Amino acid sequence: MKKVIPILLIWFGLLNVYSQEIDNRILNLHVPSPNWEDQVIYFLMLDRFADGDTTNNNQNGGEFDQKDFRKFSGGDIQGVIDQLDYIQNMGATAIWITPPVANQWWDPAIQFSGYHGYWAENFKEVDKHFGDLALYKQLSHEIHERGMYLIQDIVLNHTGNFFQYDGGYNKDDVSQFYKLNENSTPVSKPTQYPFSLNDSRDSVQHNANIYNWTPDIINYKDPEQKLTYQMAGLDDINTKNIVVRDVLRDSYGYWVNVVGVDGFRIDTIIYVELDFWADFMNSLSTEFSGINQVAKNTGRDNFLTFGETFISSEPLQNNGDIEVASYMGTKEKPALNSMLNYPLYYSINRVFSQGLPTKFMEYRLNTFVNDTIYRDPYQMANFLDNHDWSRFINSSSPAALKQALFLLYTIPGIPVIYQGTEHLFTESRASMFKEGWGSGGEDHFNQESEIYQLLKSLAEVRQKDKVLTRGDLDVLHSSEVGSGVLAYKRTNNNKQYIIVFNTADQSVLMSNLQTKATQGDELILLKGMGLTKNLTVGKDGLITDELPPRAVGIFEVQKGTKNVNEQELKANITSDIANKTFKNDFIIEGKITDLDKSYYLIIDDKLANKIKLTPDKNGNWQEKMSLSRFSFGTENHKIALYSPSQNLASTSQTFQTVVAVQGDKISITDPVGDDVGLNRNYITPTDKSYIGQQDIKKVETITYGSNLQVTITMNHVSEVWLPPNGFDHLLIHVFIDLPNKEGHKDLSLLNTTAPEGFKWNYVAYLAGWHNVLYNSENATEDGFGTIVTPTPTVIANKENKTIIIQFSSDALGNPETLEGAKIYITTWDNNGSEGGHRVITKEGGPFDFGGTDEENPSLIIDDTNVITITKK
Ligand SMILES: [Ca+2]
Ligand SMILES: [Ca+2]
Ligand SMILES: [Ca+2]
Ligand SMILES: [Ca+2]
Repeated sequence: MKKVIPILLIWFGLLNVYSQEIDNRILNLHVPSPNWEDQVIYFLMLDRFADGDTTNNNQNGGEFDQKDFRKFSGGDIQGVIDQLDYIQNMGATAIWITPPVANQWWDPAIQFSGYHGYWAENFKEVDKHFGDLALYKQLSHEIHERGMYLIQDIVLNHTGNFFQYDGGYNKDDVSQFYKLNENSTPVSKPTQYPFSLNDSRDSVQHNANIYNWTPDIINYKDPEQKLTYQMAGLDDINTKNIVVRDVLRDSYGYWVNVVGVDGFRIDTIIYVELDFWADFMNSLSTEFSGINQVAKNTGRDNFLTFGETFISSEPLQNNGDIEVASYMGTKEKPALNSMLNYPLYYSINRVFSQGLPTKFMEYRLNTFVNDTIYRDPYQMANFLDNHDWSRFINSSSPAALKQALFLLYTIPGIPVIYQGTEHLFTESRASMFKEGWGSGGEDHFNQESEIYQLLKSLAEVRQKDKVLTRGDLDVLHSSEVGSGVLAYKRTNNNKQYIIVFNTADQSVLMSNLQTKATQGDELILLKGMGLTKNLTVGKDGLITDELPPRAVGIFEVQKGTKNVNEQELKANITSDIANKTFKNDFIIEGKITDLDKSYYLIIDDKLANKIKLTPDKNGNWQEKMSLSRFSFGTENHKIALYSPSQNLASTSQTFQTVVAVQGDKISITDPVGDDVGLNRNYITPTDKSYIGQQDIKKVETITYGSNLQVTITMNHVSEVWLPPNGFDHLLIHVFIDLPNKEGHKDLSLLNTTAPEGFKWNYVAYLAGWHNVLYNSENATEDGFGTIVTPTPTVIANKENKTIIIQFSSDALGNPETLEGAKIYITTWDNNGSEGGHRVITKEGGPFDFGGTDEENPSLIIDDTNVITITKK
């Protein structure tokens, strides 16, 4: 009998291998890598996408509640399988899922659950809420059967929060102050070896050095803290340890091997040593090979790996791009082969949401595609929304969102669409299924929604002749001053597409766009918004045309011999203004030789304030340019002559204006200590970081032409949380009531109405992380109307305790005058980067206002008297 056991074991072992092979032959787990540049990725949160199996929802760890945003909502892998048609019909070809691995379910220390998947307790097991290994393989199979690809989100920097340093930290004795997070569910420490060795008080575990035995990061600028301390309490893995590196390669190679994952999105990479990534991808270890080798063994020769950083570049600078690209390694020593394109993300926000110069986009696109910073720009992951940031639509009009989507689908790189963008979700982590948190009580798998259909059609255009996925990129035109024309060309083989945007909320003249195409060629409109007709390339490859607000078009260049307008513009500018700087009013003059036609002066392409020329009988014309029509500060401008009847424009000349802050001043004071609400019974939040930041002391307005500067002096200005706009614990609303323009009386989201006789036309919502300007069109009792650009400029000065807000004439719709305009200012506080007003309760709290239990209390803690603009 003794001999039988081993034989049986061998037999069972063989059977096991055999059945696995059968299994893998039936299941379509392993497919060759695609050309990633041709793909479109749909990103979903497993817990918040679709619930295909309600029996796995509640695992009794105190972690499940569909009404609580902190807890599991019940979404799972079966739900994804059930909704593959929905995803595929949108034109997505790859699916990025949040980490499916076994997580810490409930962290009692911070009262939050690991529904999102980024708090692993075992990197090699499927979380019970999401399904099991067999179901995950089934998902892989179903995805591959459709010719689609599976991308798994992975974490290597940390596990969940199973230990903390409480009350202090002693670097020389890391057992001191160590505290286990004992009531964590479903386990109090990771179940996977060696991550289970997490007790620094035990010498064996301590010496295994699996963790860094560190407290939370306090100073993100300290490189040691950033790399080796705990990010938001999450136990920092010692990623320098060779044993750890082996286990992590083994753990994640497992999902490639066993499930057939085609790519990884990699979380929190900036908290791990840079050299880790080349090793993770390309280690020559025979036992635990690098991910690229594991992938190769399954037939994948280009396993996609895109890392996450939040790094930004300033406008017209590439510092952030260089840092982001560093995680991709070099040609000699490659690391990841893609990254989430955060520098592009910030640029899209600046150009499409805030109405900043389209030149910023020209610079970013050239840095991204045509520079050598990124090893392979064509497989970078480009996105507008994700689960970490306030959604794009919260700071942009729907038209701006659509434009940004046109951009994503017409530039190199892989478009990534996050669940909910297609239904204009405003919450970052709302559920798509009706039972889940934030769904509003309905399913969101409607394929008829406007944005869903737009994405579907953009995906189709993107595939056509591979021009948009693989073509070269050549930026043809941008605006240096502000919003307006952005045009670029994509060329693949002999096919050429030209993409044209007007990012402004007003009509612009696209004057003499150099298409680099041939006279007589036709631009065929493939897909557009606000544009309906084809265009003909004129003399010297130029096109002049008017573009409606927020128009965009994708055109294909068709060789042709269309007849071209051979007329010439019979007007010119004789003043020598080119490259001059003006600090005072100035005169422009010129001559018209065909007095039968109308000619206009167009500044910065803006048609709204075009100037009609009135020549004398000899054709001489002269226009006085008031400096007050330009914004405060130093700006470059261009000017051109335009003949609408001929569709002709002159060559543009550029000049500069320097406008000192000057004009009519009005100043009012406001009492100190009256930050107690309209009924004088409110109290400010009690956290010690609140020191009167919402208390207005003084307001000064300066108007110059239709430029407006508002300077608010506060009792205190702070930047405790490093807000990009330089102030926090303060949310300002500046309401503007323009004369002779019907306005809105409700102060919408503030649950009250405007002072007597005040009807607002514009409101600026100004906070440390977020500035938005709304006009009152479409404003309701609970919404501020339509977001418009350009967003006002905000400059905070901590020392002077001032916040300076500049509204350009464009922002306020180019009113004739500001005389008689009224201004009303209120203050409150909002929730940092996610936005939203802070709440008020009877008792108040460290970060809540207090003093009332009314149902819809007014959200004003201090306000000003109404200021009326008068002229001297
Ligand atoms: Ca479920
Ligand atoms: Ca911890
Ligand atoms: Ca780390
Ligand atoms: Ca005050």
